[in-house]
Amino acid sequence: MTTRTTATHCPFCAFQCGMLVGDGDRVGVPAGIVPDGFPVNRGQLCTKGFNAGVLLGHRSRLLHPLVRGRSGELEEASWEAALDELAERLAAIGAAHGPGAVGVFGSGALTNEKAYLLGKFARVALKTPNIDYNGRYCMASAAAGANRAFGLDRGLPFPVADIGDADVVLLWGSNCAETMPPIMQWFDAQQARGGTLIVADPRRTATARRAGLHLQLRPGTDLALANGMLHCAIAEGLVDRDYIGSRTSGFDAVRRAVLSDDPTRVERITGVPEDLIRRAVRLLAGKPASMLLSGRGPEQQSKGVDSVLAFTNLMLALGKVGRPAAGYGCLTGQGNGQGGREHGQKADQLPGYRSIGDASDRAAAASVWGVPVGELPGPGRSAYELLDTMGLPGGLRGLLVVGSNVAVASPSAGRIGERLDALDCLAVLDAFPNETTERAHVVLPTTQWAEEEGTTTNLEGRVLHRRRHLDPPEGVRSDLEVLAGLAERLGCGPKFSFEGPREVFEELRRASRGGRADYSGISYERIDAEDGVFWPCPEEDHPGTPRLFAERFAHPDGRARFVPVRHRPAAEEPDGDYPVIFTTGRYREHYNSGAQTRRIGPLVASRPDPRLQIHPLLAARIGVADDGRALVESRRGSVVFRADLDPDIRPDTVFAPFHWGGRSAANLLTNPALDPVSRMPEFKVCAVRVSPAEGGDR
Ligand SMILES: Nc1nc2c(c(=O)[nH]1)N[C@H]1C(S)=C(S)[C@@H](COP(=O)(O)OP(=O)(O)OC[C@H]3O[C@@H](n4cnc5c(=O)[nH]c(N)nc54)[C@H](O)[C@@H]3O)O[C@H]1N2
Ligand SMILES: Nc1nc2c(c(=O)[nH]1)N[C@H]1C(S)=C(S)[C@@H](COP(=O)(O)OP(=O)(O)OC[C@H]3O[C@@H](n4cnc5c(=O)[nH]c(N)nc54)[C@H](O)[C@@H]3O)O[C@H]1N2
Ligand code: SF4
Ligand SMILES: [Mo]
Repeated sequence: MTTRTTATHCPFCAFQCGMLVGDGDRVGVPAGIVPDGFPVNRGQLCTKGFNAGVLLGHRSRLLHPLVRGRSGELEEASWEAALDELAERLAAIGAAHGPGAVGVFGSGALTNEKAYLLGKFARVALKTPNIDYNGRYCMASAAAGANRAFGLDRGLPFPVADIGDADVVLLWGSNCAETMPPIMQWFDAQQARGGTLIVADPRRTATARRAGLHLQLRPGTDLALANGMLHCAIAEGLVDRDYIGSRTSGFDAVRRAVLSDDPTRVERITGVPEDLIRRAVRLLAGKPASMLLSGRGPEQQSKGVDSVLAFTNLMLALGKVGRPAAGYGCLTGQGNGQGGREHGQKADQLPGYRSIGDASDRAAAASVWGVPVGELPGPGRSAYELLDTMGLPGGLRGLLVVGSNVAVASPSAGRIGERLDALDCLAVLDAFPNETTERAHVVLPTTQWAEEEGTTTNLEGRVLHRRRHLDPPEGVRSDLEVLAGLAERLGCGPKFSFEGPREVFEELRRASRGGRADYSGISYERIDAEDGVFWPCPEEDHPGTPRLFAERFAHPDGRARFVPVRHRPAAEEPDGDYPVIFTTGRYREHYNSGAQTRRIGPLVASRPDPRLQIHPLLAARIGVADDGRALVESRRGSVVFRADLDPDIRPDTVFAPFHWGGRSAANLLTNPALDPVSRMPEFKVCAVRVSPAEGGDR
């Protein structure tokens, strides 16, 4: 045992818990992880964080570049050979089909430095417009909604500590008791002070069980419910006229839009009883400090943006946004889900949350990168649209994936598997093999969290320092080094040659200066000295911005916008052939596509497989027994799950987690219908039929 420990942050979710990593015994490092007193998690971790050290010395780690050889198998290759081969193949595709035929798929798991450099790599080295990332599957609807309503998207416009000071919190479609367990201490503090927690979720989740009021709505009806609440607020005179007049614009159109959303009609659509709709809005309006926080439930829908706008409309009408411990926020998901959506790996975006379609934003990025502005590509296709066209005329022929297991995480995964197989060149950078690397032509083994340093931006907009604790195993390279190696071979080495992450961060600071997410006053030293710095932070002597919107919104006139939105059905509603609603989400023990957590022994032991959560009434009608095998079919695919009979879910809905691949992948069933604005897929609602599987209860 040694006593050397490093204060760093968890590799998983956006809560970015502070943790102390110790040396342990290298293979069983988990013994070496303890929580830190960092002001966000204050001494708590969840089971994934406690066990994260298992990944560091894991025997299934990728330690050599792999190239698919003539035999069709992935074979070990030297770095030189693998990088040469990959650069040649990408250049050849670009030459034959145009630079847009090569795509890049990034990730909210990447540090700010990596996300920034990947965006630059796509535009400057590959010269392709086609870069997008898995945040499109995650935060895109909340981001688009907040940008429209407030002129700025920062998941939480206040520190998490404000949750503890709120009188009323409405958690809308977030199961954070399982997806961000240490955040619950702030809700506990809130309730201990006499505050009320309301949860809107089709399931009575671990989170809903801690609430004073549970709105168990039908999946896909969030917008109707929020509009119904606003209708009641107007009818009962609960809206804040002064606030609406002085701080917002556009209320009248929204007032008219919700006229027909009376609670009787909304009860019929949502299944939430009228009196609960009224009670919820009276609670929210009745106290000064009330907030609405959304999770993926309402956002991962083909009307995700409009649902978020229904939330911002409601909280603006009640006069809450910008008031102390009040307003609207979204609980960002991935470790760097926030920073990952600010620095240019999104198809329409340049660093500093700049827009790739805007002339002055383009000029700013081009000058930092030292390229003629006319050479910067324009906006590219969104994540699912990129993958959906792989190997098809006009679509991608080559794809570089950095930090996502797209074969498992994408909707209609059966189709995406076929499209991946149609590529001329699929290259993946990862520390571990997964369902996507299995299909790749080139796999490049990379360093992971505690083996490298970098910054992430947590769900509060607080920029953090992930510190390095140990040396990476021999044979692996950091993502930054890999990009540099490829750039050199593509003829632009000097623009990608950096000493390390700190030097990349210095360029990111400059590239973000004057942008909406301005990091120019942030340095590693300040982060270390101040427990993180909240953006925007335009100068070194600027204190950072923990709270937004107290005086003005980010639109040019300083006012927030009301945007009229109306309920519409999901892209696929249940019918005679597919009569049951299928929705998806997460388990406490597993993380996203499961590529990391399905190899962590203690997590697998407590959650070995995906289960279908089904109400006993529905199960009885179909003839599915508890722990029996249930066949779930949608128009896109079928999966057999073991069933968990559970009265905590609505009888019209079944639920499964998406953490497994292969034949257990929930995404074989899901609907790739996209939101027209955010291009978010409809992960949370599709139609299925459920029957006892052949072979019954074995
Ligand atoms: N343990 C664990 N923690 C994680 C992750 C993980 O994979 N595992 N992933 C991280 C990431 S990337 C993210 S994005 C976050 C996600 O965190 P959450 O948003 O909490 O995650 P989900 O489980 O996807 O969805 C939340 C809830 O939405 C509900 N829901 C389903 N359909 C609807 C609907 O139509 N309306 C409403 N209102 N609710 C609905 C589900 O029942 C579910 O309880 O978690 C982060 N933390
Ligand atoms: N049905 C359904 N599908 C969903 C969702 C849902 O709720 N329901 N949620 C969606 C959401 S919110 C998300 S965020 C996605 C997430 O799903 P994915 O995009 O697949 O993300 P992960 O599983 O977190 O990570 C994928 C890979 O990134 C690697 N990785 C981690 N850090 C790094 C790094 O720094 N560099 C490199 N090169 N690799 C790294 C990991 O080892 C892992 O193999 O899934 C989406 N899919
Ligand atoms: S809550 Fe999130 S950041 Fe904290 S330990 Fe768990 S996975 Fe890691
Ligand atoms: Mo996510």
